[in-house]
Parts: sequence; C-alpha cells; structure tokens
Amino acid sequence: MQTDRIIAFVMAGGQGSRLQPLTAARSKPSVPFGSRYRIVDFVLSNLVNSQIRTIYLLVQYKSQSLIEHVRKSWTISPLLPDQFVTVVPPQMMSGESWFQGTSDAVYQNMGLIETHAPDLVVVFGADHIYRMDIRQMVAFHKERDADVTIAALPVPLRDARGFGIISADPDGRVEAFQEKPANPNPILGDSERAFASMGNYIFRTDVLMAALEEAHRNGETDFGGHILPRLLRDHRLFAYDFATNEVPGIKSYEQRVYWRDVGTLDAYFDAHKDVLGDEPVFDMFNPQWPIFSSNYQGPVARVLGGELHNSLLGAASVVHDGVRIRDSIIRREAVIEDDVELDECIVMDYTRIGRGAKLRRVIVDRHNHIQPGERIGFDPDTDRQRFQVSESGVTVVPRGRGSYFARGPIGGI
Ligand code: ADQ
Repeated sequence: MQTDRIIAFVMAGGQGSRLQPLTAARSKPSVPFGSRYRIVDFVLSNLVNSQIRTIYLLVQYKSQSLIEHVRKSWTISPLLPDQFVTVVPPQMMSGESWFQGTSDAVYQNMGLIETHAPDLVVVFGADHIYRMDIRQMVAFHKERDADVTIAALPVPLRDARGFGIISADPDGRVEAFQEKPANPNPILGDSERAFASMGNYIFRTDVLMAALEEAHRNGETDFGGHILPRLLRDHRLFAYDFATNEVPGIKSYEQRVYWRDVGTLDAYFDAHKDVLGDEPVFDMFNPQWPIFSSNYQGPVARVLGGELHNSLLGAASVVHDGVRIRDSIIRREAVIEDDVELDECIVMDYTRIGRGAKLRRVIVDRHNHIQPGERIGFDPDTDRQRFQVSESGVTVVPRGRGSYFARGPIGGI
C-alpha cells in the first residue's frame, strides 16, 4: 500500500512551436490526439491510475483550450478534497509575467508544496504518449533512498542531442547528466543508443525546495539545464529504467517501452499509425490502464455506406454513402459527405468534408468545412500555397476560423 503523501506538478506550458499550425491557438499538451484524446490526457491518466491524485497542471502559453479541457474532463471527485487536477497559471512571484522555465514554474508554486507538506513531489512533463505505472518508479526511488529519480529510456544516438543524457551505474545511480549534449555518450556496450531523460522526476520534498531556492538565487530556471546538474554534485540521483515498468495488459517489449514525443508534425502524424492496425503498437483499449478523457455524452458514430479500412470513428460522426476511408482517424461530430476519399488522414472534431473531396495524408484541424470536390495532399507545391506541409509531405489544414459545427452547435440537431 502506498502511504507516502505525494503531490504532482505536470508541466503543461510547452509552446509546441514545431507543431504549428496545430499549436496556433493552443499549447502542445492541449493538441488533440487519436480519436478522442488530448496529449495531456496520457500523463494525467498515468498519474490517476497510479493513485497520485493531487495534481497541479502548470500552464503558460495559450492555455484557454487546456483550461476548458481540464474543466470538462478532469474533475476527479467533489467528495475527496485532496484529489483534483487544478490548472495553475503563472504566479508572477518575482514580478515577471511568465514562468521563466520548468523549474521556475515550480519555484513560483512552492507555496503549494508547503501547504500539502508531501513526502515526495512528482514533476512530470505533459508532452508524451505512453503508459507508465508511476508507483513502480516511486518504489525504486525509495528502495535506493534517492534524493531525485529521473525516468529514462534508451533512444537512438542520432536523436539523443534533443534530450538530457544520463550515464548510470548498474544500480541506476546517476554518474553523469548532460542536458542536450552536442556529442551524446552512448550506453556502455550499446554504441547505437543513449540513455535519455524522459523529463519525469521524483524529488524528496526538502531536496526540491532547497534546490529551487538556490536556483532562483542564481537566476537558474530549468530542471534539465540547471537543477539536475547542480544536484548531481552532492546528492543521490538515480535513473529509473522505463523499460522495467510493467503496466497490466501490455504484452510485448515494444508496447512496454512505447514513449513518443509528438513534437513535430511528422512525429505527431506517425504516432497516429501506432493506434491503428490489427494489434496497435499503442492500443487505446486497455481496461486495466485506461486513458481518460472528456466524458462527452453524444451517441456513437453512424455509417451509411462505402468502404472503411483500418480507421477510427469518433462519437456522433456521420459517414455518408459511397465513401472510401483508409488508415484514417475521424474525431467527434464530423460529417463525411457522399463519395469522399480519405487516405491516411486525421479529421478533427466538428469538421465537414464536402461531397466528392479527396484527401491524402492530411491533418484537418477542428471546425473546418472542406468544400465539395476539393483535392488536398496530391500536389505539395499547390498545397504549400494554402497550407503548411511537413517535411515528409503531410498537409495541415489549420483550425477553422470561428466555430464551424458540422452537425450544428448542440450535437447535431
Ligand atoms: P525539453 O524537450 O526541452 O527537455 P521543455 O521544453 O523543458 O522540454 O519542456 C518540458 C515540459 O515542460 C513539457 O511538458 C512542456 O510542455 C513543459 N514546459 C516547458 N516550459 C514550461 C513553462 N515555462 N511552464 C510550464 N511548463 C513548461 C526536457 C528535459 C530533457 C528531457 C526532455 C524529454 O529538460 O532533459 O530529455 O524534456 O522530453
């Protein structure tokens, strides 16, 4: 049984600039993912499923969409006062208008830590798609009598420059940590991969408080860049190997180590392939470790005819006759009119695709009306004149202006 008092800070202020235009009006954690989720739902579900339920979500840029999502989806229980997900805007403690960096965001909320007086403070990012039983990381932290534990996993060496890179001894004790090194060191005995921080930390409360105070005095603002390298000098830092984490219902090693930073349009698009297929690499269905999201009460989707292959349909969407939909995800309350062809597309909520339109490798953001007969995704040069096209040729139709509702503003009347 878990007896420690634990509070969590979820760092949800990421700008997601490489996800533009999906982040034009919302922060990265608020970007829709899969048939009905937002990116932030994954870390929140992991915390709640791990029975860590005192959760502060630290937001910053363009947070309205995230605030609305949390209000509609993440009320845990009005009867249990210590169990909540609360959005915390910047406190402007030092007269500055924004959180200056990840550790500064927590520094500005040290009052919340004092109020709860927890044994441990969990600081997790909000930008990744994965399942993790955080209780196992807590147990690891306590067994090692660690001051700080960093969740980590092997990444290909060519990608390693974007991460905090760790060298650890066989027991997990961190011997070196470098934030985004130009020449990352490979894992001993594995020249192809480096051991990367997932940006998820567990701190002993007193160690965190002292480190935040010191960092603030020195004008330092970032966990990876400042706090961890400094603590490494005279504290017990351990790396928790994510590959040892066992979530019920997960079968293969590939599924177990599934962790995706959907930070670019191509990574975002590719991660959607992982929720499709006969045996998805990341199966959204896992009753033993559910991913929670909005408790939308609309009906299921309605399909009138046509051919559907390997696709997901969100609630209250309508697919008309003569369509051909392949390897695509359609979110809620979308309307796909007669004879539409969709190949590898993500069609977001409240969008109407007009009769006979053909879309290939297109992300259509929410509230759009694609005109009948449109062709998008067949000629990158033409598409580029109207839309953003990713490096690998995925076209993104930005969020529609105003609030277009494909089925009417109150769910289809
Ligand atoms: P980065 O990828 O640079 O490195 P960062 O931009 O610091 O990640 O964002 C970390 C988390 O904090 C994200 O969830 C983001 O949304 C959020 N965030 C960013 N700025 C914030 C702010 N001012 N206020 C609130 N939230 C904010 C980090 C670590 C690396 C590690 C990678 C793993 O520094 O060591 O390898 O994450 O992805």
